[in-house]
Amino acid sequence: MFFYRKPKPWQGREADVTPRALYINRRQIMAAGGAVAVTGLVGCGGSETEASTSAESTASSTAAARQPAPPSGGLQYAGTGYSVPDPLTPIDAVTGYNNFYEFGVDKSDPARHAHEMSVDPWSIEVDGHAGRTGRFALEDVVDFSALEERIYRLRCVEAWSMVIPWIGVPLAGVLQQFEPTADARYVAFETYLDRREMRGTRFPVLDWPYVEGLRMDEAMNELAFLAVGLYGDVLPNQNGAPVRLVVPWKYGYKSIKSITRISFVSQQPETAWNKAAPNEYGFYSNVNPNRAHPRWSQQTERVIGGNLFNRRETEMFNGYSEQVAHLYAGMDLIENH
Ligand SMILES: Nc1nc2c(c(=O)[nH]1)N[C@H]1C(S)=C(S)[C@@H](COP(=O)(O)O)O[C@H]1N2
Ligand SMILES: [Mo]
Repeated sequence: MFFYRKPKPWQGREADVTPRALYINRRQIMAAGGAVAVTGLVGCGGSETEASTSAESTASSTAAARQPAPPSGGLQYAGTGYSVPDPLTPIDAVTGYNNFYEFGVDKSDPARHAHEMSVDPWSIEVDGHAGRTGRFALEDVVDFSALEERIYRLRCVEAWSMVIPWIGVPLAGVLQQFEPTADARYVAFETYLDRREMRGTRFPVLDWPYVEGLRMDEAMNELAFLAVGLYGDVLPNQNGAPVRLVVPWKYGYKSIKSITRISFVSQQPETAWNKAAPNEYGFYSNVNPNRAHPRWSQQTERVIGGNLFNRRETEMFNGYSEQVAHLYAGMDLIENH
């Protein structure tokens, strides 16, 4: 049955071409101008400016890229050095093939139902071991004038992967502004919960609200990121609007969506999937091809956006060993999965 399914548009090989071209252009712009503001890339096609960039016209498009963002709803952001050689996952797949169980367990449910969630205005409750606690508007948590892009690999524990151009800010700076104390050894996150707006939460699939956590040194690592956008525009609700975590060296479920609470705690916090199946999902959840899930291998992954048989080898820490391996020196990563 699986093989007779009509392929989704993004499952065709040619679907890779446009995002790949944009990705190369982005790098050329950055190489030419350093960390210039690359503005106004909206949706999959990109802005006229950027989509028409070619190797021969790099100089002129660098100038164009310095223009302020057009009044398109797109975000203004700077490029950074965080990228990967793999092609970007087409935006239709990034926004149409999702895990956001609050809206249903099928991959197409979040795109169909997440619009029912109200995300504006948005506030985040900050509590626990920190100098500044209380309820903060999203704009006071995330500095929207300091957004940057990060192209990260996302590896779901279900053995599929994507490459996504996120827009956001490093998590470390966000956490530091709350002045965590020495007792803050972990940071815990909680997802918004409204049973009327999130139809999936009317069923006891997980113990709602969805919760996640990191050890403080993991949270302070340069790779840990708070995203408010992707593909140059604000986050679609199904991807965790208006603000979600992105922890690229860990399985996707650590990257908690639609965050409404940040807690600085002294004990390792509970996490949604660990509570549901502790044998299958640990607290650390670092991508590790050597630790099989009890029900399937983690050695390879299906590359979403390629054809159905497009697989790649899964890398330790999802390919981010250089940045994060030191966090786990001396730890048994099979036991501490
Ligand atoms: N609140 C919440 N956050 C969540 C999930 C979820 O079900 N609820 N799913 C996780 C899983 S399993 C993955 S793989 C990623 C998927 O992110 P994406 O849909 O933006 O690709 O979100 C993670 N964050
Ligand atoms: Mo996942």
